[in-house]
Amino acid sequence: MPTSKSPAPGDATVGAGGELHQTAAQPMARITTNHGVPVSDDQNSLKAGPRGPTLLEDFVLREKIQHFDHERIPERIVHARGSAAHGHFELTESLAKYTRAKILTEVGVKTELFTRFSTVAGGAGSVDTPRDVRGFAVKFYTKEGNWDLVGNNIPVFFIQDAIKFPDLVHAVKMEADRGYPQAASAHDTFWDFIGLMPEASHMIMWAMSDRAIPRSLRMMEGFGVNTFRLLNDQDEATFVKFHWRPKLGTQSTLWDEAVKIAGADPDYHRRDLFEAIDSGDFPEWEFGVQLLSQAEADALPFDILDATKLIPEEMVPIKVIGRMVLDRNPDNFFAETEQAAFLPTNMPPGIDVSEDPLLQGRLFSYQDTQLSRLGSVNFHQLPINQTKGCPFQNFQRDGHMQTQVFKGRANYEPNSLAQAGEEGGPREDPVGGFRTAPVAAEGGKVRLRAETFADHYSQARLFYRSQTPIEQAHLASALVFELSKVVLPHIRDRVLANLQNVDADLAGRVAAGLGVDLPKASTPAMEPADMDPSPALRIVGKYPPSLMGRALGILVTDDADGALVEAVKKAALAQGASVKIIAPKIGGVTLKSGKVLPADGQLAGSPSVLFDAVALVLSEAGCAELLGESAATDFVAHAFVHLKAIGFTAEAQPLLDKAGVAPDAAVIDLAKGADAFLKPAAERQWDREPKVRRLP
Ligand code: HDE
Repeated sequence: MPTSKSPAPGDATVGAGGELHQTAAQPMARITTNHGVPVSDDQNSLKAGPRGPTLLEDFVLREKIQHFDHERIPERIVHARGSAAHGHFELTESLAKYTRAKILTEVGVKTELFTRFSTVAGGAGSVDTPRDVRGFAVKFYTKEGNWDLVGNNIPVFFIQDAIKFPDLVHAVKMEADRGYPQAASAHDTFWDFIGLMPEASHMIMWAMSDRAIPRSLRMMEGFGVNTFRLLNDQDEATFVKFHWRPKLGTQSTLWDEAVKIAGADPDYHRRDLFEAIDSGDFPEWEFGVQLLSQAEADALPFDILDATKLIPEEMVPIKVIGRMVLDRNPDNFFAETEQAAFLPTNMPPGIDVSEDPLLQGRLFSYQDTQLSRLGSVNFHQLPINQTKGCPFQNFQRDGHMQTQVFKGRANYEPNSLAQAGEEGGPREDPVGGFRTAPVAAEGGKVRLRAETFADHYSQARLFYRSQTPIEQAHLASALVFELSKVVLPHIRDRVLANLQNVDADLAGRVAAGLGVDLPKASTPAMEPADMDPSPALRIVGKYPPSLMGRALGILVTDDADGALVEAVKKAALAQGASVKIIAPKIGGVTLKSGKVLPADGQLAGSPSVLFDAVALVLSEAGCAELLGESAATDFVAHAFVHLKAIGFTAEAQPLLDKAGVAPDAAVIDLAKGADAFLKPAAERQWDREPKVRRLP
């Protein structure tokens, strides 16, 4: 009867140093059970004989499998797919006149933070680049408790009252019977809801704009969306809107590009953020506020409590008061990014909410959702959610997964145990503690929408009319795409009827793009007003062109000019771009000099959608080979139609011709020098668009 242990599968590959096992010669940390018992064999379960059944007494096996079975927790209902990083906030200008919150008054102090970006509609395993709003949630670990600014990359929202949020989310998510589409608003139920909710018109303009297909998480603006209050020492309140402005500027993909990126790299944004931080290229944002007194708010032509409205920067300027730098990737995705619990109710003393009915609903929802997602009232004790530098202390006790070991008898308040020399516990702090703005509340209990919320179209119109012609065309094109996926004609008609209240030209373009008749305009609850255009609402032309944060792909073949590759790469890196060498084979190429140049990516797996500009450094023979390779023609053709600068060597001309590249100012012969190519590489070639795409 065999008594010896069967060989472990790993044994065959154990190196001379025996690195798979704990040995006296090479001690390694040893595997234990969760209760600390050292494990002798992590390869074989305990059996009655080598070919016999597994024994129930194998607690090592049972514990491991059982833990694995419970590895998943419910994903977030919305914003399930996200990527995050650690960093810090530094205040550059004090708001002491308006608030007593130390984070907004102590200039120069650095506060640790954790920021999570997300898509909204898709599940945790969906792709990074659908047309969608992006979440922009920041947890500041302030000295006076955590402050969670849970915002989006769009400053307004679809609905005015929290009671409609479940309907909105049901409508946009996969349709209830068929379970599709995933992470896409282009379907009947979403547009049905939108058509019936004219208050969404403004948000729809943003969601159909290029802001909803960002180039990088590092290139998004962020907004607190809801109106908040700041409270000073005298409890005087000032309304505030919060803004994040990316140092790299707001940049977007093109729709066709975003669709192709989804296949080429489903983790496009997650990878971009992780790799940038990993390489020391830390993303940065300016932090700004718009401040308004009650009287200034009252004078606005819309209600500051209505989250479908923004305050144009031209009306109330953004005061920049600080900056955020993200400089550390999470060590563990689950423990940090997944278990991070953001709560709009997390506010230090000196910051307060407004009566915005959307925000008011949020004040309940987030705490509640954490209970089902993280499963315990003690989720604040998870490391990522713990306060830093200011302990939490109160008389709340026990519950699932309690990690604190409280001492003594004082688990109630008031108590007088301190008089007997016992620990009495903490006490309230009327001066330093959180106080609510003592604003008057009056009126009967009603279920009503304020009349001041009735204007559903003026700001939608403002947004559309403030855009550049390129952005207007993209917006119209996005609406055509989305509505072309709507199957029930009456849904499409209703949206078109509403669009006419936004802008007749827009509605006409969309109807023409769909090839349908424009229905009669719907009757708005309130006639829209024409506002002065707000250039700040554009993306195109708002930030200066730059290579910072952009990616350059250099396609090379055997016998290519290595000195030229090096020159382009060096100049691009010096201007802040990242550079990848793409070759027909991942093993790289042998340059003219005989030197081997390793590749960062293989051609078929590294399409040009992953880059902001491409250079083709080819030899004559190498180019001839590529003419028979569709991945090569696609590489060039897509770079061209996605409005990217293309640098090329003379030998690459046949490939340019085959890909249908027409010469223009951004198709540059590299013989003119690296800089001649890198200048247009710093921006998208909008002039080319009318030549390559029919926009409505
Ligand atoms: Fe959220 N939202 N939301 N939301 N939201 C959640 O909380 C909710 C709204 C936002 O990276 C949930 O932890 C209601 C506006 C972000 O973890 C949930 C309403 C804005 C994130 C929830 C809104 C946001 C969430 C789901 C209408 C922009 C992700 C999981 C009243 C200002 C945070 C969770 C992260 C997440 C509820 C509207 C931003 C269900 C009821 C407006 C960035 O509690």
